[in-house]
Amino acid sequence: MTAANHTPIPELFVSPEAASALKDEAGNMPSWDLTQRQACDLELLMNGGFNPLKGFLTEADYNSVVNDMRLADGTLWPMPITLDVSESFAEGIEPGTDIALRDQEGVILAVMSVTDKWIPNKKLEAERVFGAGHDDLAHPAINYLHNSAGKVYLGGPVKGLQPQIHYDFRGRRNTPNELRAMFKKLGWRKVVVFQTRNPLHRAHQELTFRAAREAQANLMIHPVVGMTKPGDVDHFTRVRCYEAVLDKYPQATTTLSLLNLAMRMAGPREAVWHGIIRRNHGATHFIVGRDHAGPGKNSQGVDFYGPYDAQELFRKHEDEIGVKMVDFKHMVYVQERAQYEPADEIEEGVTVLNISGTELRRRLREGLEIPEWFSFPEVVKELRRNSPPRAQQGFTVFFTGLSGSGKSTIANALMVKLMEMGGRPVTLLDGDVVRKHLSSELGFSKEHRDINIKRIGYVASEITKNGGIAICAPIAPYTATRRAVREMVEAGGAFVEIHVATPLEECERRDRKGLYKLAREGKIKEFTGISDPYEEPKAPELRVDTTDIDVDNAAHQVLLKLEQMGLIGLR
Ligand code: PPS
Repeated sequence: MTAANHTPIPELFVSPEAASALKDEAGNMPSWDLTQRQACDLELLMNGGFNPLKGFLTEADYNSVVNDMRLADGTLWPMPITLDVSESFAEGIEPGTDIALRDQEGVILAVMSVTDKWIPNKKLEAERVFGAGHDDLAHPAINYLHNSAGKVYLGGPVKGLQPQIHYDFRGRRNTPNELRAMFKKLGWRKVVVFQTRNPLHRAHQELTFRAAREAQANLMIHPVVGMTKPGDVDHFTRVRCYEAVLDKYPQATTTLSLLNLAMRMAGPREAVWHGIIRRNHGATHFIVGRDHAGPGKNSQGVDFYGPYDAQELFRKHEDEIGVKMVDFKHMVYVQERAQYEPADEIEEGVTVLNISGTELRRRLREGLEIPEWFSFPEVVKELRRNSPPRAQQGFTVFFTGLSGSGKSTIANALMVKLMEMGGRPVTLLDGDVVRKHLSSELGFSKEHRDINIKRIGYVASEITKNGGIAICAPIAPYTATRRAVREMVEAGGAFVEIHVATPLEECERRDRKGLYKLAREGKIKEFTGISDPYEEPKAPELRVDTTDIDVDNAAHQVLLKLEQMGLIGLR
């Protein structure tokens, strides 16, 4: 176990001739468009990163993994790797069917021979795999399971036709066999792997350098660039940071490779899974912390997993995993000695400096100093580029309320005020205007309203991500759809929900467009507030009622809210 295994591991790709024949056949097979997570899983299945798996789990393997962390034949495997699909797709698929697996551009990457089709017990999966006794949507994988994953699972072996092509950082992406060959060529017999989803600062550089020195091994920084925890620093920024830190290590002993893994944040089980994946990538040692791949706090503010579990579980299965665990030493800066030292080796009475993740984010957000002892100037520069002060970031103001409540009028006034202030481009996505240009084919059924709002949300999220201001003013009557839009936008900036809470009686009294009258007469069907529901927002950033205030005043209240949130600077 302490010497690296350089022999190639099995991949699931078929020969180029077989691939070309299979591709022709696959044109006639039912096609499944892989989600981002499934595409990541497929890549590691095909290139041997998930060895010994030969495809997406069968029902027997799935049940055994969920309950016992093992495949049905007893092999240690902690994570369910499943192909979740919609009920409508599953309807036409029976065991024995071959299906084509396509990436988001429609390229056929693999063919899967379906052997199993079943409806999983998601509650059990959530509890067993992602935290016993919990069914909490604050856990990203549980949220995925209940809100994104299809209802039906398909299992069966996979034949790989071609790997997915990545255009970013191509030179830094390596398959398990490429790494094994490289280690062999370089004569690296021991390789310590450090897994991360965060930028590296001085403390990490110290801890990884020490870990490699103590194990008398080479070091591979192996960050995850597939899917990490929502809200993490994007991988483009992180990789630029890693490249900067790489210069701080001795060049001949350290390397950087990117891993296209979709993390689940499953804590202890995930640590074991990561260890197996690293064994496949030629590692002999793996750095594991107590809270490895932790999902953070649950919605009661309590840790999902006990703090010691990841290391304990890893140690218990170390032999089967096939890599040795190296303790993730918590490093802190000792001011008197001007150096990093392991926190558990420090005597009392010295000054220990530390900056938490939350504090770092606050300093970045507010443009405050980040000291040299904490990070490298090159890293800080990249992070600052990625997170300009809030007053320079994009955001979305999302008005919601009944027809005639005053959404459009306030939105127009707000737009003009923001344009007067200047600095960022402003786009107004008004309900009526959107329905004319973007959603002209849609009516007012629940389904159509949801499509309409999601379109608005998508455009707003793109504007926000690119540093602009989007102002939206649809009715948006459904809580769940508004929440979905919030999630989309918040990936790239702030989302400010304004409930224009003018009561129905007042809207109807004004009846500016004469629609309420028609709705009462039954001439317009499904009219919000009359014959269709409006679910009031429970916790909007701001609520305004235009019954007794004028438009200018309402728009000014919104501006004050934006200022309070640090999104604009009022003079
Ligand atoms: S939604 O529910 O968010 O998709 O609606 P939205 O895109 O904002 O469109 C609302 C405007 O369409 C007019 N209109 C109706 N509203 C509600 N229900 C029905 N059935 C309906 N039919 C037409 C109405 O003028 C709304 O404009 P506003 O600006 O809200 O008054």
